[in-house]
Amino acid sequence: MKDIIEQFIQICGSAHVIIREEDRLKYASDYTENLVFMPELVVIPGNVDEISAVMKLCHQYDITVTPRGAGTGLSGGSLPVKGGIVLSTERLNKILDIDQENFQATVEPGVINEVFRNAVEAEGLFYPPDPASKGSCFLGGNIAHNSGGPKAVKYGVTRDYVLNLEVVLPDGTILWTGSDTLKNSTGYALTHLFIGSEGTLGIVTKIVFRLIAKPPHDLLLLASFSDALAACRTVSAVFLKGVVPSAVELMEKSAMQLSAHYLNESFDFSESAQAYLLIEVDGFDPDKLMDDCAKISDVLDAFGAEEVLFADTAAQKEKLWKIRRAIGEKVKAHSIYKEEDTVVKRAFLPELLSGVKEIGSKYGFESICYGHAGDGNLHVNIIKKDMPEELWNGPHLKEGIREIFRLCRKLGGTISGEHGIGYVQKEYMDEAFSVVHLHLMQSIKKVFDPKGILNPGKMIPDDLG
Ligand code: LAC
Ligand code: ZN
Repeated sequence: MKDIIEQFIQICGSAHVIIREEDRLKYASDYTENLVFMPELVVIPGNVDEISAVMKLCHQYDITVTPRGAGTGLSGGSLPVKGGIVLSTERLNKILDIDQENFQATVEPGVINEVFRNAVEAEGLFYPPDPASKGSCFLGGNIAHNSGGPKAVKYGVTRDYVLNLEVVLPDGTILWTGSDTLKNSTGYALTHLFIGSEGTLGIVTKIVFRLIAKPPHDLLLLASFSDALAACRTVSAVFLKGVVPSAVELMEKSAMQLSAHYLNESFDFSESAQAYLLIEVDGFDPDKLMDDCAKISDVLDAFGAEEVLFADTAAQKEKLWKIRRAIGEKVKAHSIYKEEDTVVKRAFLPELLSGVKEIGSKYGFESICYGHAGDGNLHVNIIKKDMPEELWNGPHLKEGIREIFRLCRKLGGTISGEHGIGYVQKEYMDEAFSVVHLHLMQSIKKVFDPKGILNPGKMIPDDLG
């Protein structure tokens, strides 16, 4: 091992090979529950050639490698569950090119989502995918999980903006997966195979994104409902009116309250409210946006919204978004939780929410729910609080989670909308796929990584039956 560490140091430099336990600790967890898996070593290469050299070495000596971006993941994808090294992409943090003429940009994977969106906005361009963690998550992690975010409802997810990827394969080979063109009908779509593959097939080292023009105007409103299911029913009615909002977020009152509380933001919660809808419209024509808001108001009235607050200033908009975006983090300040990233067909959202609550009563767990209602994507935070460890990780709660996933399937959905499978959801993959399907996935993994050294123990269940 000593000799191998020496070789990592030769490749990356001694400052970028982390040996001391207290320094490695930072790479032992992400945002998933309270899970901690200590890497034996952390290497932080500075460019694609160093990553390739690291992978060649690991391939030669059968060393397990877990790639890691910013560590904001919610399914444990970056946890070194099988030991070995963590390979951090944090030094690959450059925006290499913004090609205004072609509406494209080329970036490294360690660029923070918000840094990138601000840079392209300065050029009048727009990169829509905006996960709640946009202020800290890396674009490489967004690729790994095919991240969404509030704007996905109108603009689509990460996948819809990726044209081409440079990747390093587990044996160290450097490869471009596709072409920088807007159209491409040439062979298997390897680019799209890598998107959402959670660092199990290769390490993304460059990304070519397609961009769109930045819509200059937006309007935001917040509606309260005394009946959370009425809020859910409102969502598809808005679309049926012919409006496509740029965000339709549902928040149970408890979610919003915890977020506001831990952010120290004052907010006047109405006594009777059970849930809130945060709805944004954006575009190029202010009159059209006013018209959209009038249609949305009609729907809100028809579905019994209690109060509707229009955010008239930038500061008000910012405050509402801040409260919404911080929910995931702030619920954690209240209690450890298991995050179930449920997703169903949009019109079935009421059945999903009511079903989750019924399953919670049956299995004895409390849940705090919120999410991207316009996509039928509901984040279900199962709260641990004082639940004893043996119950928290025991078969009873797992059965309850299975029941939630079965409900998702019944409602035309699946088990993750945007957080991925990673470590914590892999045991439920049989709810989403047949054995044949899972074997196909395993075979694909073997083609790219025959030695099984890259992010092992993720996505595909341990026992396929
Ligand atoms: C959100 C993250 C948790 O929507 O996906 O807040
Ligand atoms: Zn989300």
